Amino acid sequence: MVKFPENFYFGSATSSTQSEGAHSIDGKGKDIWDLWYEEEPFKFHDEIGPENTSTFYKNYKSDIQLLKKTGHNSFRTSISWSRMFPEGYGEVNEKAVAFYRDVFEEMRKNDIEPFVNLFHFDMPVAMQEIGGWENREVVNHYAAFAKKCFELFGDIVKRWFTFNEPIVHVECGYLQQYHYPCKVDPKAAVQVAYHTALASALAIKEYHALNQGGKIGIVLNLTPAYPRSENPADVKAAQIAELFANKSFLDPSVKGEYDPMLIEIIKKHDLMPTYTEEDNAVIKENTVDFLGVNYYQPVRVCARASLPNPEAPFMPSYYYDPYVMPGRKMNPYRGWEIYPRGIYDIAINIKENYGNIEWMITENGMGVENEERFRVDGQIQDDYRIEFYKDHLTWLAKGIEAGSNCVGYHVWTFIDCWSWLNAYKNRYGLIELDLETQERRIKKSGYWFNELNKNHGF
Ligand code: BGP
Repeated sequence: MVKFPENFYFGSATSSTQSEGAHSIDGKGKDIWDLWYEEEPFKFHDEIGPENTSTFYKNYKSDIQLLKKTGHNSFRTSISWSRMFPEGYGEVNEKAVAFYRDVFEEMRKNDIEPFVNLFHFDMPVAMQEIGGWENREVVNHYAAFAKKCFELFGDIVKRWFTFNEPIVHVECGYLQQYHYPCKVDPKAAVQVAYHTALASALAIKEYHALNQGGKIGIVLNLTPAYPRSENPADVKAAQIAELFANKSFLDPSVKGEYDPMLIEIIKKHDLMPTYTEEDNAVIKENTVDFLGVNYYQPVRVCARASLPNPEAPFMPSYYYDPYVMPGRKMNPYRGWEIYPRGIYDIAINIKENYGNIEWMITENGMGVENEERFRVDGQIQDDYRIEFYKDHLTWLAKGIEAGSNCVGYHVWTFIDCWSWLNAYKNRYGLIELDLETQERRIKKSGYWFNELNKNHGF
């Protein structure tokens, strides 16, 4: 049997934008997803926008009962900044306060530990209009929002995260055009990354000053970078991919400083951000108490086959080509490699290079298209998902056995949810969502997950 400690956190994660719906009522201000959908709805799968996400705002009480039924002892969601502060700062929206307070209380009543994140790709439009993360002032507004959340909910929320996958809004928003503002501007990307690390550190500072007896961390999507071969050119390519994809936030978050090699590359390309020594000191002194790790796929790279175009805007891939490993296992619906052993490598990396800090898996999952074809007697038989979890949990258990300080495993996600540009194309849930009726039906994996928690393993 693959066993986990009795007090291990088993649960799942979602985010406010992807689950609440109700984007235009009860005083919520617009976030960049509302704005982008208004401007370019054709970019969203089936043209489904954030207004139509899975109605958690309305159904949270019955959804929390479903969390119970599927064996959750913990659950992560996020607080929408623009629901709390429609203008990004100023007067707090009392309806939002009442909603989140009730959600967290309801979870506590049902013995579900709330893990609460403060930023999941959802910049308020009012903040984006003044430059978003490019603007140092927005960092202060974020810190004030974070502080208000700690004051309002810190008595019942004891596990906080400052950001979800910060590298994603940097890369997707400022290099690759998968997120608003869809810029291709490497200099802005570096500034946004620096300001995000600073915002996280400032929120941590505020939290620690309040002495509420909980813990605060950050959620990073770690994608271990593997070289094609031991050839020194391939190894160097992987080392640089690792710097950009993982160390760019892992190092400032856990160690309070950047890897000198990353700084050297940024300088070489004339991309240094504007910063002050005072802000560097904030990053240095306010590191995380624990770490959340989202793991979906590794990164495989090799030395570049051709010289980069000197005229092209800088991308980290200046230093490597993607490598397609023969025989790799794929999730064809998402185009992501499935490599369960990566979770073990992450566990050992954290143990050996990051002071064995307390950490947990905050997302792991598999999105599948057209899941209706797996319905038997009304229930979706998602055995592939159960296999996916088992394979990853097996490697996670090996990492824990080797001494890595992992305290939990959250899957993505509990009810099929809206996935940014992919909307409802790929389904990830333990529970099926009927888009027409909003009815929820537990999948085979949901019942399996319940057993997993009950037995502390499988
Ligand atoms: C993570 C995000 C989630 C979620 C998940 C699945 O990167 O934190 O918000 O969406 O990936 O990815 P996708 O929805 O793009 O298929």
